[in-house]
Amino acid sequence: MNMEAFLKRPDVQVVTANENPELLERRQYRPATCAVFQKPFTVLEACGQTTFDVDAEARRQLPDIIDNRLQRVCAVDALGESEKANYCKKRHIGIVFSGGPAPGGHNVIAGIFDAAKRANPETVLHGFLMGPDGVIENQSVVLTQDLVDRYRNLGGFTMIKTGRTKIDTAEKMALSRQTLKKLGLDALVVIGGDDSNTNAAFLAQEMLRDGIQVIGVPKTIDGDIQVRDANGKTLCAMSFGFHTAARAFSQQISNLCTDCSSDVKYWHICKVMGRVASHLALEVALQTHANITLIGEDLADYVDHQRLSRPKADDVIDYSAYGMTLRHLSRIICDGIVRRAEVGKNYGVIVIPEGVLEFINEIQVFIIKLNTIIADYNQTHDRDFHTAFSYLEDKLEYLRRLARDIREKGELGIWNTRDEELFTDLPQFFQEGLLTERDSHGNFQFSLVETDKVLMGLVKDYLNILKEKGEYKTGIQKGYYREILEKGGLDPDRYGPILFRNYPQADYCLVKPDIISKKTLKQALVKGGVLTDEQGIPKPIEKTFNLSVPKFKTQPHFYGYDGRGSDPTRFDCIYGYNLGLTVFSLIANGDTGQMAAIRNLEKDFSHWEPIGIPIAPLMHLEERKGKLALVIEKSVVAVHSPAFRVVKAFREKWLAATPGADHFRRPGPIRFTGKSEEDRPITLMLNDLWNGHNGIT
Ligand code: FBP
Repeated sequence: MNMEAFLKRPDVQVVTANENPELLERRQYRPATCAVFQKPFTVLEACGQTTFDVDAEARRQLPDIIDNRLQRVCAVDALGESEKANYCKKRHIGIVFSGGPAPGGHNVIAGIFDAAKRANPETVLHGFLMGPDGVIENQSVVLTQDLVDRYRNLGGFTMIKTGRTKIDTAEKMALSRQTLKKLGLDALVVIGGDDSNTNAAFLAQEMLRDGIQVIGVPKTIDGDIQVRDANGKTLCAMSFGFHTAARAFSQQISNLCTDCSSDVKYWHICKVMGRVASHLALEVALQTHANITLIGEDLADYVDHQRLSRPKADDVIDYSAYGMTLRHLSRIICDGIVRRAEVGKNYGVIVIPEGVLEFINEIQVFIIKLNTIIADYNQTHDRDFHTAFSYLEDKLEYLRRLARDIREKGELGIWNTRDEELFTDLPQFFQEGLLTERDSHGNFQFSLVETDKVLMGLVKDYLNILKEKGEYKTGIQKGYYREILEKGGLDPDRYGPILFRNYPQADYCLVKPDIISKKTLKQALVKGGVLTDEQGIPKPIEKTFNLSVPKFKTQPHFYGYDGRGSDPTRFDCIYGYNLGLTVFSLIANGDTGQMAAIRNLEKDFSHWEPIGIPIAPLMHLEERKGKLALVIEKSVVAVHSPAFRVVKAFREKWLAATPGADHFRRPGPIRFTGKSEEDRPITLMLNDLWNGHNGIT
């Protein structure tokens, strides 16, 4: 067959085209819209009772937007003449993605596009290319119907790309102003995470005198933008993109649960993205019921009561009892592995949030110290730290010099000899990870650190120690043991009490701790009177011993970029689209310095309520690049939240260190049609169910 002719056949072209039927169906899907968007116009209503704890520095730096109020989007059938003219006037609206991609972003654009064109078909949308760099360098494209339609309900930020540049200097601000004025923009929409929304607030303050509105949109797969008012009432329960990433990770991890419980030979070590916060890991736990899921925030909350209760000579509090060490954490993981092995399960799935080390005392200290050292260096030198010291050895030498100088001056400094010693003890890849370049916002780049490798290295070492001590054994099913011996013509009841520490009462027989080799096995048999020194170990006994030796084989996985690039779940399709519609309502009603959000995401769609949240009052001071800076606080997993407490309550069950089946859950693939896909994250559902159960509205 001639290949050229074959490729020209229409049926071959259909199956080899870039666009498959599923993609076409996705693009055509029309997300449901909140009730308020079903009327021709919207107005904004201030929610008077809602208050925020305003930071004095935020008031000083953002005076014109700090008193913005929370607003509710309301539907109206008609507007007065001048209001209507204003609502429907031709506008130029700029849109920029900022930070990592999050599924649902294209739908935010589609929502803005549809609402803006509905109000005035002449309105022009400008998409800035490559993130904030596009704003600074005036690189944009006009968003046409065709372009927007091509990306409806699709993942990624491919339409206009994204970037991590921060508009954080007077020069970058001036260039941005130039761009916005040149394009004649009425409004700029910043679709980004906590840092990008922080940036949006500063832009809003700056552009006020030019009459350019700036609106933020909460985006990030990490789920760490959650907004509450001063009374703790939730205004924004979750950013868009979180559900899809969690579902994508969960599907893959659930597949590993299925695989490992089939070939029963691997422990899968799954690191999942999420920066510092463990929201994604928590949702993955709920979606998959993996055997062990670490939640960083839980580790920070840990108190060693045993250590605390030890009497102290001078009544001093032992502060080392608070928080968890890396070593202790590795012991907890080992405990789960050993207990599963005892019931014959030398396999399983461990989920590790990428930022877990931030919650480990000693590592957190290193991260803070190194952040400060790097920021200090950058402030006092012409070249930045990473350009000046490109190789690990150069960086280490700089740290050594720092420790030496401090020692010689006899001062207490940021990097003393003790730090130097502890740091030197870390494996090289981990030193390298801790010294990697911070991102443009000064954040530590957790995705570049091999967290799992650090932790699992310690786990493997400790398992070897336990093996040597005879405390790590694979349990052998009693029936199987009996079968092996009987087949070999031996009496199981004669050998059982000599070999095992729990024979005959237990279902899984555990070889005695002092039998850790063929030599010690023979000694035990001789001592038990079933073998003489001259006799060899009977084959069935040798087989039994071999079965009892645990094998800890691991497969590492990293779930991050794949989930981030996944096509959105129905939840994120609808959420993103309605956020876009909300953005236009805020713009058309003259807002600036507000973040578009949807309240009641945790409830059924019929309860969703589009709102505008003032960004400035959400700011507080945080250390960034060695200086205090105003930023929106990242929200981490609350250990008192219902969702976390549910995971904690199920921890023992999901570990399944008992005879019988595991308790894995199959979340299934991401779909945007079909009745069965869960319509929102389980984390949100549980929090809502708990509130309903306790009569909290
Ligand atoms: P955002 O905070 O910008 O939404 O990005 C989230 C994230 O995916 C984190 O989970 C991850 O640590 C980080 O981005 C990875 O960054 P990069 O894309 O620069 O490697």
